[in-house]
Amino acid sequence: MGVDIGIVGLAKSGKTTVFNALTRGSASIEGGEAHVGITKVPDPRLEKLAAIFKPQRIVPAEVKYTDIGASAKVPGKEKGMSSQVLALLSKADAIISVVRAFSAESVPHPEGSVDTERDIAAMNFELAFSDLAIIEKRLERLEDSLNGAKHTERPGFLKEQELLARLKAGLEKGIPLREAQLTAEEAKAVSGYQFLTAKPLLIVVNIGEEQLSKAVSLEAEFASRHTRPKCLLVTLCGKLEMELAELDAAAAQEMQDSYGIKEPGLNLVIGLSYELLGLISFLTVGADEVRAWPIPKSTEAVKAAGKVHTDIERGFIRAEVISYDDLMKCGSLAEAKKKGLLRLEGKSYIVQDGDVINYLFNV
Ligand SMILES: Nc1nc2c(ncn2[C@@H]2O[C@H](COP(=O)(O)OP(=O)(O)OP(=O)(O)O)[C@@H](O)[C@H]2O)c(=O)[nH]1
Ligand SMILES: [Mg+2]
Repeated sequence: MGVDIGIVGLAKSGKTTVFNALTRGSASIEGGEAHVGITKVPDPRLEKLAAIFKPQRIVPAEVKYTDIGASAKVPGKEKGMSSQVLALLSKADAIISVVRAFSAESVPHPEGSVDTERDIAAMNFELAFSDLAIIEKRLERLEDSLNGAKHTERPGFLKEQELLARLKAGLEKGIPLREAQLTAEEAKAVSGYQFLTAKPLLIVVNIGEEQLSKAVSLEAEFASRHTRPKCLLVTLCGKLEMELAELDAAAAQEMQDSYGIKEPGLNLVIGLSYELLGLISFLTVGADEVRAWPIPKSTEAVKAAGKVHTDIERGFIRAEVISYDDLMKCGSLAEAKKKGLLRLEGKSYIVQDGDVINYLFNV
């Protein structure tokens, strides 16, 4: 499973800079085309396991970032994102909204002034506007369908009409769809629309180097206003993070220390993306590879098996499970077995973060 995160923002907010920091990439900031990059999810457990199992390779989980490559606002147009931006965003599992806080004379803000609060609101509005347009179009169609509907079709159409009208009213009051109270059935009914405000959102406030000393208080201030269900906010100096991403580990650490950065932005954003998407990792070990697999929280063992291979899901017999911590305490699987810490779990076992799993299956 690939986790796919779309990066969007107003013109000159630092989208490409943040993308380069996240993917250790060097995409040209010239813009125009979309950039796609894969980031390996840092997981210190993999190295520790590799020391025990001496595998041929270590395979971390991956996150795919797409820098849409265009502003979320079409120049000269009051509102509305281009179809290119919408197409890319609607495929994403989560959205990163880059909002500018840095000032730079050489990079004029397209609106004439730096106003982070205004731009956060503008970005949220752009996402909501796209959803409203889809809902309004569908409601018009439903009206037509209802006119010519058979007796048996009417209840279904009416139900959808009621639901969409409710979501529309919420959006118009500024309530994103990720905060709408939906039954499981309703959530399923609207999932096909790929509504943008239904996706988890990470607001990245892109601060300048001169703001780093007050990064913590800035973040607390913005976060207090914008942290909501499935919406988190982080401040990041895109420019510095991009420079950090180009350095080797030792030089990066030194630079990080000199600026008082606790955690590289890359790790921070990946961690928050995982949290937003409700993802955890289970681990597999062996002589060939030690590997992390991202799965949504509350995934059953048999479903998780399907991530490794569909054959394993189909022919699932049992899962041999040990928590990472228990395995590290024992030092080897043989020792863990002796101590009775290797559990046999069935299909419906709920996989936990850090479970080291060996699947028993037949095909
Ligand atoms: N001083 C300063 N400049 C920055 C910072 N972040 C980005 N920039 C600069 O701002 C300009 C725009 O950054 P980009 O990353 O290209 O922004 P973008 O949102 O991708 O821009 P477009 O794709 O053209 O809309 C570049 O010249 C960056 O070097 C920052 O934190 N401080
Ligand atoms: Mg760009």
